[in-house]
Amino acid sequence: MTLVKNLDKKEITYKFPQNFWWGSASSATQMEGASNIDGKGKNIWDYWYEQEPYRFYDEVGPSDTSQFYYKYKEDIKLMKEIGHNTFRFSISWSRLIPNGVGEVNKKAVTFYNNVIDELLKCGIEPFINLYHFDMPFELQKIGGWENREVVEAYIKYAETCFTLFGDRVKKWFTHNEPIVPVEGGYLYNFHYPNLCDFQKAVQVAFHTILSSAKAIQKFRELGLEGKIGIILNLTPSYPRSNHPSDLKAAKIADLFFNRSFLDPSVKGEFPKELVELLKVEGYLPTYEQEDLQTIQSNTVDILGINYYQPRRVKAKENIPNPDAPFLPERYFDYYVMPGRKMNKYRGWEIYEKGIYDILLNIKKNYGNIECFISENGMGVENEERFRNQDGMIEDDYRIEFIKGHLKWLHKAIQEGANVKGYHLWTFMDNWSWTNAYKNRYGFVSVDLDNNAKRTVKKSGYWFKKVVEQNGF
Ligand code: BGP
Repeated sequence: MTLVKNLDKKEITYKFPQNFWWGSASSATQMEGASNIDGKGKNIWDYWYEQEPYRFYDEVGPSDTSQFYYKYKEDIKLMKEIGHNTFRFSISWSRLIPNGVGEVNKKAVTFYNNVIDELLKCGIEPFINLYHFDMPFELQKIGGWENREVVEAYIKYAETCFTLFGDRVKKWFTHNEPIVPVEGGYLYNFHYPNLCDFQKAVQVAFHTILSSAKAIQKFRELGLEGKIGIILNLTPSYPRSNHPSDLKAAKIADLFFNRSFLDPSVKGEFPKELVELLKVEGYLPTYEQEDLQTIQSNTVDILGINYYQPRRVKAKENIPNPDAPFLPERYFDYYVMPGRKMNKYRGWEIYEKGIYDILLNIKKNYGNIECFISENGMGVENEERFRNQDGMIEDDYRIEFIKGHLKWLHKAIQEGANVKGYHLWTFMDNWSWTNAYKNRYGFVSVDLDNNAKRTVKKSGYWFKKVVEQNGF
């Protein structure tokens, strides 16, 4: 193919370590479809969409997302074709255990077994994540993560997964971006249950962290081979200036949005300054004394890092309304940096160096724990306008985006960061929660009007080359 030839590059400036993990990530609700057949129970997305379809872009819901449930063989073949050696996906809790607790759905077991076996057959290592924003609705009815019983239900679910699939899966993750359901569901109203309640948010966060530690404990008790970790979205906090008030604002934003999950996951303890702040504000969670011990003794083996955008902050300009619901923003304002580069479709700043800053921070302050970039990517609207005569989407902007980040990742490796791989978000265009199919992220396009037909984009072919050369 001429195009692929054009992408050929003799000189490789950025060479990556041997056995570097090249691949992509996705999640059950966003790619499987088949949301109400073969015994799957409802999760909060199925329920919320039924209640308020207008909250979703073009009123497209989670029922038919990308149809991986039916097309997994074709998809895995394409993954192999574009060079994947690893792929991360999540298990749908409500597919495997429709009520959240109790009976296991045999059809789901068959499906996940087939996916794992097919990946292995194609030489692609499966990385499995247990929870990606998708609380079974039956458990949300009793409060979801607010309720300690749900932590116990999650441990049983985790144990079920370890037992069923642990013979073949060697990389496990307890949660993906656990702060996002806290933000979306309990602070800013972009996930069900759409509350704005800081006390509940803190409880939900605490229970999620506890559930991660307990799942890690269970994994180790079972004596399974392999590694277990967590996937966190780290958003480096940059102050507007070196003014002490701006610096303080950035430090507090970092405590709330990064260190709240990073410190307990990697170091087994909560940042003292955060605990102090919550105490002063009167928002400590309820817990049992032994929980802290559990968290301390069960830290992660490996850290997945999702990086999309930085967080720029400045000192507050106005005194906050004391009657407004408490939010982290009581301590800082967002700062719009003049000249910043934007992905205007998603409204996120593109700042490639952020990936390097994160990795160096992990090296310096978190024992240089083994990590990988578990998500990074660019969602673009109306990619059809870039489809060429041969039917391929020419997404050069995505290639540039990935290159820009890989260069900084490469530099971090040169400086000793223990980073083992890079996964794009995502393999094929999938359903982006309330944004539904507005922005497309994939290496592979999905034609929703044409039985979800797959076509590899230019970035997919480019990636293949990068993997073959182990660099670019
Ligand atoms: C991450 C999530 C993914 C994915 C991605 C892109 O936060 O882990 O599930 O959706 O962001 O963001 P969005 O879909 O909101 O555009």
